[in-house]
Amino acid sequence: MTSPTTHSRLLAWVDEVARMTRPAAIHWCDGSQQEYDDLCALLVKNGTFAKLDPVKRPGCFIARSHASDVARVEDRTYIAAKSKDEAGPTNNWIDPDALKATMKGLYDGCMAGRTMYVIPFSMGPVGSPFSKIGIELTDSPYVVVNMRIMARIGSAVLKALGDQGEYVPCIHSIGSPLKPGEKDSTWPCAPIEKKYIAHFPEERTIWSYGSGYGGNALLGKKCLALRIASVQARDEGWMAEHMLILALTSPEKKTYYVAAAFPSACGKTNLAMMQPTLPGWTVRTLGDDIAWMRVGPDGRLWAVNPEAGFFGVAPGTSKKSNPHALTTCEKNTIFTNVVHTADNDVWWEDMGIAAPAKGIDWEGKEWTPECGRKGAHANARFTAPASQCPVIDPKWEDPAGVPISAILFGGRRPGTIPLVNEALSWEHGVFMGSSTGSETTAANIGAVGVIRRDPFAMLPFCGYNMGDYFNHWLKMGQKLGAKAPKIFFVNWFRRDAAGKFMWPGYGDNSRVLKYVVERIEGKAQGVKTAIGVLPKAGELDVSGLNLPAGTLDELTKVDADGWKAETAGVAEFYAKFGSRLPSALSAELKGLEQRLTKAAKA
Ligand code: SAT
Ligand code: MN
Repeated sequence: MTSPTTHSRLLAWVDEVARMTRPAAIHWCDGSQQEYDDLCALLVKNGTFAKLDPVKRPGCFIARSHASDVARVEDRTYIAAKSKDEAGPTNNWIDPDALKATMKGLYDGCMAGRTMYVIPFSMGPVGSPFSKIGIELTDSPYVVVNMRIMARIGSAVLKALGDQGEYVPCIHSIGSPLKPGEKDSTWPCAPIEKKYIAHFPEERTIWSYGSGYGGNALLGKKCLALRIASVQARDEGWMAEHMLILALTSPEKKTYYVAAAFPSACGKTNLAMMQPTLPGWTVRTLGDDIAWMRVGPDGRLWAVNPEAGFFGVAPGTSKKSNPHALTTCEKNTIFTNVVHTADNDVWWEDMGIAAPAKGIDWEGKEWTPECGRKGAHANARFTAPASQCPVIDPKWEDPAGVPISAILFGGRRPGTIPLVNEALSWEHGVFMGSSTGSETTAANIGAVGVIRRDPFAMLPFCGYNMGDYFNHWLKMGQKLGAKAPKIFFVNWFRRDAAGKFMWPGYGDNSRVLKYVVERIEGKAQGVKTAIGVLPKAGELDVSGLNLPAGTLDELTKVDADGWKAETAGVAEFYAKFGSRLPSALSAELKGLEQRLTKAAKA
């Protein structure tokens, strides 16, 4: 195939990588429907995909990954900056030259017997001055078809790049060369100790090896749009955040745009597509995972979603938790690691419909509801086009973005953290974001359910020293001044003594969004406390909820002992950053401790 570009630097790089990885063929992706269909047919032929029932799930496929390749691998994810200090205390660091030497060894001949696909992709609408172009070289057709849903790919991107344009070079290999005549497996990948997800922030390049799953392999997402983009954002004065974007319209037909950061698998997709239970309120979706935000000409903070699809967690997605996600993945969707039912459809735990009598589970084994094993992997995913979301916002592809009125931070916290708590100032909001804690989830390979500090939900995604990232947030606040969005910390995950969730969540989170709007409009007063502004009694609309007596009070009070432990935990976390911790944040921590002591004495 001849190359469809005259970009000489790009051609030289593709040639250089091909000489190293030695694929049997090179395919430049045009991004067309025909190409997508051909690759899906190839994946079916290889046994990676099965085509689902064309009536029940038109255009849908199911894939099962290798058991070692089911989630991001934070332990194998590296920020290979020139100095360890630049990567900071929360990132894995390796000397870039040493890492390159190791990875070149792995890349040597790694695409043998396979096709190397060249995927030109744009994060953000093609041609927008705020979009970033990447070129992913990959030996995985599964990656190509997922990238076509998650990003804008193909000829239009190459055209926008022109002969000289800047792009982020991204090398990806599943790390499983084929010998002549060797039979391929249905999910080829490398063993865990050979997987590397590497970022070279000074060069703005990404090298990934050994995994074909999600954020490890779809390099436009976490690798480019968060880790590399966060470095660009720091240098260029904007923000690359792990945030959903939603439009909230009140019964008076006033629309507010909200951005919200939660760690992976903590309900961003559910919140972004929420069906409010409060009459008269509507939510529309702009994005479910990543927000790029900059100060607009009017001085407000404007956000765009750089992605084009959703890579959502399947288990738990139901008519009750997220009806719009179910509609989104009715067609043209790729399901990975869910149950393949006997009638050629998909199923997962807590889908809200009866389990099939039998099926094949994510490991490829015969499965029945009685077998005692979960059928879907906890990090099973659907890859679906954003345009199919029934509540997609008409502005979701607007290159200018939307103006953000409120920012929410949150995590899974069984105790202490109230349902909603408003920051006293931007600095206090940055303190809240920086000290976010959350129980770990199956989105990473590792322990699940352990509380860890996950500042701004960016712990696995910040491409530089997190202390400097905190400082960048403080600087953005200075730029925004009085036009800065209000900041709130929310927690849908409080549990009672029996371990039961105390707040219904999902569509009922509209009650918290309503309160947020009423704070923006000055209709709700709130109560100023040691930890922030909490809703005043009666200000949270719980009509029709029938919460048990005392629950709302418990969810909206200051738990003095819990906060004592919380501040100690934050102090311990902050100590990691040494002199890179902005003094404004140590002052915020001190202020909080003092206010808590004062309140205890009063
Ligand atoms: O990084 S992934 O895209 O695999 C999913 C996530 O962790 O948010
Ligand atoms: Mn995410």
